[in-house]
Amino acid sequence: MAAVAVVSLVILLPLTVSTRAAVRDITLVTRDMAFYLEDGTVPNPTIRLDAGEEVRFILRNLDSGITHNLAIEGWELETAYLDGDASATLRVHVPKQPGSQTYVCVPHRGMMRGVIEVVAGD
Ligand SMILES: [Cu+2]
Repeated sequence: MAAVAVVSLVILLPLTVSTRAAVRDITLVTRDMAFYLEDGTVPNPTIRLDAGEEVRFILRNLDSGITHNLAIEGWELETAYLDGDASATLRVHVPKQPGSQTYVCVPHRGMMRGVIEVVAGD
């Protein structure tokens, strides 16, 4: 019985690894009361995601002394509030429906807000 269990595990393992969806990392930093893509110069940039893709936002707060976070409220996703130099990740399973969402920093939503566009995958 144990031998059967081991054999089926060996068969299933490579299958599980190969079918796991790739996750795309998108790094956002906060500085001077705005979001930027890492190395980007456009404040609060529009972020384009493919419908149905798996994304991990990595948020790093570069505003020392100011608390920021990242929330996509339409998808009920939100990081913790970060002190300066802290970072957090937000895992997103992008819906299959194209459309747009707003992302914000909750305490500074008037200044720190941008658009996420979900476009149909290829
Ligand atoms: Cu903020």
